[in-house]
Amino acid sequence: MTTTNQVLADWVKEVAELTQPDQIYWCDGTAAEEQKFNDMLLADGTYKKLNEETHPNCFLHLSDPQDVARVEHLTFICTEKEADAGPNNHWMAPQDAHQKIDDLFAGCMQGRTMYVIPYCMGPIDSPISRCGVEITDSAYVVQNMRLMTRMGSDALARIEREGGFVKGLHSTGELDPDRRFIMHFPEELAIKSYGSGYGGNALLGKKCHALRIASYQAKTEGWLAEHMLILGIKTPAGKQHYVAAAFPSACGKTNLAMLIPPEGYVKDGWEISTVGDDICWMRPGEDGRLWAINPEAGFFGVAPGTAKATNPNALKMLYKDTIFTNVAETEDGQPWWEGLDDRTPKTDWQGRPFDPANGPAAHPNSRFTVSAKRCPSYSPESEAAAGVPIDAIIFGGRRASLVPLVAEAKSWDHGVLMGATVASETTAAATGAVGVVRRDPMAMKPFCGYNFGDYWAHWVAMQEKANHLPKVFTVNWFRKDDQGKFMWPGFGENMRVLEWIIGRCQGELSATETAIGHLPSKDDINTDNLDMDMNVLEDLLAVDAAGWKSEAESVEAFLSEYGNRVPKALFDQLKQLQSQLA
Ligand code: OXD
Ligand code: MN
Repeated sequence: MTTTNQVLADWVKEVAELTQPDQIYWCDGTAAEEQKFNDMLLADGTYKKLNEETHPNCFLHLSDPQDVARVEHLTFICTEKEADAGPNNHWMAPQDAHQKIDDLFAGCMQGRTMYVIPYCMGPIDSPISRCGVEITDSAYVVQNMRLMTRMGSDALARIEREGGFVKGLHSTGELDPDRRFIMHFPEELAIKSYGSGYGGNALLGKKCHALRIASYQAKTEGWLAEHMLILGIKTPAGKQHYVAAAFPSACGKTNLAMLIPPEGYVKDGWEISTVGDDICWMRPGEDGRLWAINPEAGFFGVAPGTAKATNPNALKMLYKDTIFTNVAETEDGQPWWEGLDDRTPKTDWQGRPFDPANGPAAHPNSRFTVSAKRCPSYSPESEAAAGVPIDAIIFGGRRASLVPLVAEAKSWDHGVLMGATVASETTAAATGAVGVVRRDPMAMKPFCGYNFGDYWAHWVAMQEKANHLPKVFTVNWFRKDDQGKFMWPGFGENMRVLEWIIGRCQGELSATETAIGHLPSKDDINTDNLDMDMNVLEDLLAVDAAGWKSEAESVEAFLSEYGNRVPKALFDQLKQLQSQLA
């Protein structure tokens, strides 16, 4: 295979000259190709076959133990002007970055095959979708991209029809943490990633393209590329709603995206469907609403904690056609992770006989890669070229105190302030300390491809592009009591909060106006069959004015870090909050 797109043909040639592979292979995305690659990965030991009876066509991959997560300290945004990357990113001058990483790429594919993966982020016929091409020397990456994107001939045909595509160059290199960089060139719509095979660093369609590069593209073109799940909610009256929700990594996004409502809700006729679990691209439609697609075609989810009780839909999709990375294995060759059930695994994520003294059996950031079509709650609307209309945007954080269970923004500007200042404790999805509180605006801290000040201004300016914008909410499932116990049951019970949110969108349910937003009282939340102390629910919906005063001070200091690029609307909103608290 080759291509009629001259830019692509020239780029492939140029990369081959730099990296010197033994051969070049163009991926076509067929089932025969998939089989061929699986056989190859089994033969060279990259894959281990899991129990064919319980987990047909499932594979286990154990990565290099030093290559298990995203590496934010080695991730760079390389814009001509440093200020355009902003204090939220590590920056390197494009020329220096190219030089530095091309030195690593030089000759790195000798003795290897170079795979060319044309892919489409989003339904192949959607005007909201965008294409890219990833060049990689990893067949494991090819197999993951096959599940996570629409890849192969159809994507190539679209690229040949339309012309434009994002260029992503990847090599696993030596997997040496000292020879590892993830470089982004938003102004060139290009990515170069060297030295890691981990999903977030190596599946370039995901975080690198669909968030960092796309967020920049979105700003230039007037749309939004966000770190959000998309969930469908159908009311008993048959009204279909969609919400988009941003949460930091490993905060239960996949669980929420596949939520199963409490029994009473199911009986009453509520239905939940999954459009996406990680990324959302939204564009103003002619009706003034935001229309969204999930640019991905699969789920790259965190395995630990996935269980019958927490996410039965996920478990149902994971017994077949799935790649497991860095999980443990049972005696009879089944994948296993902490929280799954009470079996004891035989080997851990490094392939060693399991010994609790070595720590968890599955790596805390171990993952499954699976086609979205395998999810029982997958919405057929995920394939709609027009996307789905979004009624509500939810910003979630992981806060042990202060932040209430749910609050509704008073206006779009107020919602942008809420999103911009949402804070969270860090997780195992990135290397570094776990459990430190940091502000994670729109859950985009590791993923915004340009200056946050400009990004917030772009959010504020969406009002001029769309006149029926979604209502904005914040949620916090993670409040703890004095004993360190979670106060809200979470999981399926989150449906109760979603019901209130939908009720607010329909103008049906009531709320109390407070300094921090519109809050439900405990009586506004459906508590039928909820096994919970109502005093605790009241606490979860209370406003601690003194606590919010110091929160507002910290918000002011945070926004000020971004200087005069911060839109005035955010400071106005903050002033209003401060005066109402006073
Ligand atoms: C992810 C992440 O992998 O957010 O989705 O880190
Ligand atoms: Mn994510």
